[in-house]
Amino acid sequence: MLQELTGKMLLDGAMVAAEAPDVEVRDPATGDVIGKVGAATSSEIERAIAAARAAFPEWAALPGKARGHHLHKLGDAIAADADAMARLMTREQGKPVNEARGEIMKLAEACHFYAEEAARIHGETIPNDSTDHTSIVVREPIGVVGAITPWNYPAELVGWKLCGALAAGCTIVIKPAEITPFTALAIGAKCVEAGIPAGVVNVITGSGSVVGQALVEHWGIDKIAFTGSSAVGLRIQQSATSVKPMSLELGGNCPLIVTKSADINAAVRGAARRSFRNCGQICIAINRIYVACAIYEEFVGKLARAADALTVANGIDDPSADLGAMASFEPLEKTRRHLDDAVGKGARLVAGGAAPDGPGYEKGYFFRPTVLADCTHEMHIMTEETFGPIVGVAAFDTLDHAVAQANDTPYGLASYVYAKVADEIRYLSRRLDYGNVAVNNVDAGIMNAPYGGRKQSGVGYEHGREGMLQYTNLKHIRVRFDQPEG
Ligand code: TXE
Repeated sequence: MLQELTGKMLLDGAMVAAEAPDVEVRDPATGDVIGKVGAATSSEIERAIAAARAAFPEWAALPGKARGHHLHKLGDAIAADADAMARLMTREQGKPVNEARGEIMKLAEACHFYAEEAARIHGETIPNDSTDHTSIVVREPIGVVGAITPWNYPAELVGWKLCGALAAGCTIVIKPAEITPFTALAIGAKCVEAGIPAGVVNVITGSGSVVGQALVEHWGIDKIAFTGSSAVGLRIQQSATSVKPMSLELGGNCPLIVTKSADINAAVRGAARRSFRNCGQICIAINRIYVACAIYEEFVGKLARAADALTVANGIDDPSADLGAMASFEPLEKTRRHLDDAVGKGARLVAGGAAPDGPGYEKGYFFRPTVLADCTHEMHIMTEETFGPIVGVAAFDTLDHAVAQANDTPYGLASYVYAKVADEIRYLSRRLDYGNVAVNNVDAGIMNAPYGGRKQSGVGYEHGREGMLQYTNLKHIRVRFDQPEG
């Protein structure tokens, strides 16, 4: 699969050779070059946008059910090749193959979910004061979407935008992250295989500052759908040269609160999973944990043991490893920086703290799951998004204290609670200032519920009906019906 995608782009319905296919992509577990992609030239960018514009009227005019038929076929094509697509993702992103396969299958699920939603786009009629007028409100697709995506979930974070936009009747130009272009190109190739009409989906590769920025500025792009860091999200908002709707899924710095009524073993399992899955390179990863004093030491000891029990390996050699290599040097370096800062300010290292030793770890970006206890908000680990396999733990005495600490951040994406007392659950879930609150579980996002952040975690929602409707405009049609003759 890698061979056929190297040096390609999806332009106007075909996988074509890039004009300048000289951007190297490396395996984060070994440092090896796995392939090259193009840095899209201005003519390739223009071709992609022109193709999407040309395809828009006919795609938008299709009945939703017909668009849904294409999305069902895309979901089937992706599921049929999940193993190859998973290995491709592991080679460029590092997550173990089994975890990558799970992501590919969730992409297929998104295709089928939005295939059904496409047939259910409807408006409403609104009563008027005068009886001979009627107001009809309809939804119409916005137009051409520019999608700019990150490297941590290179399939799902492309798929939610592609599926929502196509279901709504929009066409799309996708620009994936520089270090994970192949998964997006593989999705593009599946669109061709599934018979999605030429120009509806286009995939161009290249840097954010050049190609991503070109999409933001281009008058031929009617809406921007972005997932990435809050810093880049703000830059995108500031650099648009025309008024256009934007959905921005940005950074997180997610807290977990464990009350003394919690099932502590369930809380430890949830904390270990959500702190270290994908090496913590998830915006909804648990970055910091606040534990009731009464169970603090017991929780810290159990979480440390759970972290130490996780396996770290090259995701190709050990498909069932808990952690693979981190995706690049940057998040690894930031993890080390936050670790050193916290320990330097008095945190207690109780698990991990370094790369695994032994053969096979020398060249890649590996780091063991790391737990820091006795953390305070003077430490970066508790106040900034780390985006790595590290978590800080602190004790709290009252629920108000826990809420104050949990909300002490400019982010508002996801938060987590383990508690068994109903009043604690109600109290905490209403006071946590986040777009998502998961209680006694760590699955903040599900396909049929809206997922989005507030504050510096972004605007707009993916998943659910909202993840499709955000690609539509409302139109109010007000009709006067005169009395018929006779
Ligand atoms: O982000 P970047 P990364 C966040 C996560 C972390 C970041 C990691 O919290 O902060 O994403 O992903 C392009 N104009 N989320 O490092 O650097 C760039 O090429 C236009 C939150 O990739 O922001 C890439 O394609 N585009 C999320 C994309 O932006 C630009 C879930 C993201 O790059 C650009 C996942 C520019 N000036 C990760 N500069 C959530 N909330 O769900 C860069 N890009």
